[in-house]
Amino acid sequence: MQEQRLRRLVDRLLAAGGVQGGRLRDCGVERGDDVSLDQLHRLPFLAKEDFWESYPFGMRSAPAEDVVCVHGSSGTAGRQTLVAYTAHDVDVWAHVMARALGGAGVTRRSFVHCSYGYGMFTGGLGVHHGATRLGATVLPASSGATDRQLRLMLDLRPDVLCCTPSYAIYLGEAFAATGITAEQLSLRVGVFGAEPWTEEMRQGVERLLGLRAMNIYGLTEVIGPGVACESLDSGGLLNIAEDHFYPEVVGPDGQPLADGQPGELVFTTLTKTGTPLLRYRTGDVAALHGPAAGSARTLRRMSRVLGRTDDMLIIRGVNVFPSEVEAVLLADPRVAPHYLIVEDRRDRSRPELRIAVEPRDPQGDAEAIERDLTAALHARLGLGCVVRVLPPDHIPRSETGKARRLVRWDYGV
Ligand code: ADP
Ligand code: K
Repeated sequence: MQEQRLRRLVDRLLAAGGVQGGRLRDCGVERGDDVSLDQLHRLPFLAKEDFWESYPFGMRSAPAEDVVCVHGSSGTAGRQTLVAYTAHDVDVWAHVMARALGGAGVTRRSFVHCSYGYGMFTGGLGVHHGATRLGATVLPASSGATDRQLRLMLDLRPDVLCCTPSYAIYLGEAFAATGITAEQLSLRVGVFGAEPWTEEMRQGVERLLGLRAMNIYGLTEVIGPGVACESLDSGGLLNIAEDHFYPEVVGPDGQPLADGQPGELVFTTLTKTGTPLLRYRTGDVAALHGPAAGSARTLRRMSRVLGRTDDMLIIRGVNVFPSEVEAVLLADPRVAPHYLIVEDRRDRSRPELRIAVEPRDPQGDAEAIERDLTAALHARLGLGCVVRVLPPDHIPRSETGKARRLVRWDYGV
């Protein structure tokens, strides 16, 4: 089925005659039947830059009258990208999101509190399409206005919360500040994504909100959330909707890597018609795995995203992803789930990684925490970092959308 879909995708790209059709012709592909899945790695990649260069709609393959909506990536890694969806694409999106939510234990009886932002960002509407397709009830709370969100969650008693992990922490701490405990909340499961987070962050969110936290992954160019999602029986990895999004993982040289080896995720959208993509380089680093043993779900899986290729820090020859730093910080029970990583390149000859954290207990021994975290970071990363414990509430919180946890400090650029 994947191969058939790949061949029809190639036909669509050739017929549309855009950048991707041209590149296919350049490598001798005249029709869909000229390609096969096991030769996919010979076909050209597509990159974020291709979207930017053909802004706004150069990547569109469907006629304008077939387009029903447009979403945009939030621009975390640079310029705005716009993606046109046909009615068929919105249908695929609703389907994969309903599947993702269903796998996480959401049912027709569920009440879903959706605090992903509604707008061009795909988080809010993606969950919305999926929850309505599944037949659950969805409250389109969107992000921000936290006081109102807290009140609605107490009044409407949702069993499902969907938002970014950093906003889940924000909500949990806001409840705790008003004296409401996790046991008093009605939440059973959370479907969190749109930014990198670690196992340590998961434990923090689960404790704060008293729910089971599941990881959902996606990106606007490919469709939005729902490209992959953890399910109750997926063994801690994310099932990929590979009947719609064919995954590959490649190394820095663009060559495919074996299962289990982390590299850059590449997706081919097998069924999209508005903005179909062949071998799109996501910039996200993860590893592929086979299906979970003993699970009825036969889909291949991916690891959690370790980070973005453009977020990888190289400090004095050591490669570090912000998520590795997060794992060390949050493994320490004295540390609150708020931190900021500063890549300090003011002294070119000796770049430093400076890390600001907050203590859980305002009376905590800051010096001891700094000393222990410095040692733990050195043990895990092989790198000496400068750790500072700031007073509570000194690190900016993310009340809307994705947290900003990495700052680059450089002179002379
Ligand atoms: P932007 O790249 O501007 O943030 P999107 O809003 O489309 O654009 O967000 C997609 C990106 O968000 C992904 O490429 C990935 O880097 C990140 N992301 C989404 N879900 C997850 C997740 N579960 N874990 C880690 N990163 C994620
Ligand atoms: K239209």
